[in-house]
Amino acid sequence: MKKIAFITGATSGIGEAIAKMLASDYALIICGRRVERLEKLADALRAKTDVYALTFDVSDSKTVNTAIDSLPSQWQDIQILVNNAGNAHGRAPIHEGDLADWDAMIDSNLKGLLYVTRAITPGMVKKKSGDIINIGSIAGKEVYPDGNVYCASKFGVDAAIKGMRIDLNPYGIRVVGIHPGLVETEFSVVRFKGDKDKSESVYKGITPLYANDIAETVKFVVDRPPHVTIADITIFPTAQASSTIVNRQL
Ligand code: NDP
Ligand code: 8X3
Repeated sequence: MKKIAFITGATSGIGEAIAKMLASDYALIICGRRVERLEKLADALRAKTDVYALTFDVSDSKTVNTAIDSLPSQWQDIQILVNNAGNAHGRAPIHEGDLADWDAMIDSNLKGLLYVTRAITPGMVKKKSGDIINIGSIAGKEVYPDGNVYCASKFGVDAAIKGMRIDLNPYGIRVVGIHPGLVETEFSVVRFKGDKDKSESVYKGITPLYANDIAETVKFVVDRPPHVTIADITIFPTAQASSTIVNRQL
């Protein structure tokens, strides 16, 4: 079997595009909560590579460990971990924030990434090899109005990435942070709880990034020779200059 890449959040958007992009060179463990979507993607990708579909919620540490422990022995030697699962839930000023939304963001985006990393890194440390590609966000570099807790979760992710790079340095493990701006996926549909007008308005008047742009970046990063670590990339659509400055040709 080829080397193994483990991708969280593969049921849509950026994670799905990364799975498709890496399928030519890697065997894939694809993860997400929506079983039907995961199975459909697995079936499609099996034309290209070996695929193992693993359904679990990253925010539940027990489920994360049970799922990863359940991997058959031939699927346990993971070379690449792509920490991508996550979402924004709501967008509101701090005094109006919904606590369930806050929990979902901290628990999935930050704690979930940590749980998965904790479960997979001992194997990488043991063999002194591995790549950990983390999908952060520009929201982890700059705070924007009403983005408070989503931004906090992604600032936490940025700190976790830097911390793991230091801790895993003695073992030759490459740790990468990729921080996108506006990417048109299901992200805004989830954030605005299915409100089509609100979610479409996020990308109105611009050519946004597409999931494939991020997948190509992941491919570039993992294809570097072993002595090269691309530590940190911020990637914007050309129309975007910062979290809050977007040139909309309306
Ligand atoms: P999508 O909504 O299209 O995809 C999100 C993915 O994350 C889905 O596969 C979803 O799977 C998975 N996911 C979410 N919560 C959980 C959970 N608790 N347990 C397991 N899986 C979960 O959005 P994107 O593809 O855009 O988002 C992917 C990553 O990129 C996120 O971390 C996001 O913060 C980040 N990002 C996105 C940007 C954008 O503008 N789109 C910009 C910057 C960063 P399922 O629901 O099946 O579990
Ligand atoms: C997603 C990008 O700007 O909506 O992380 O927070 S943004």
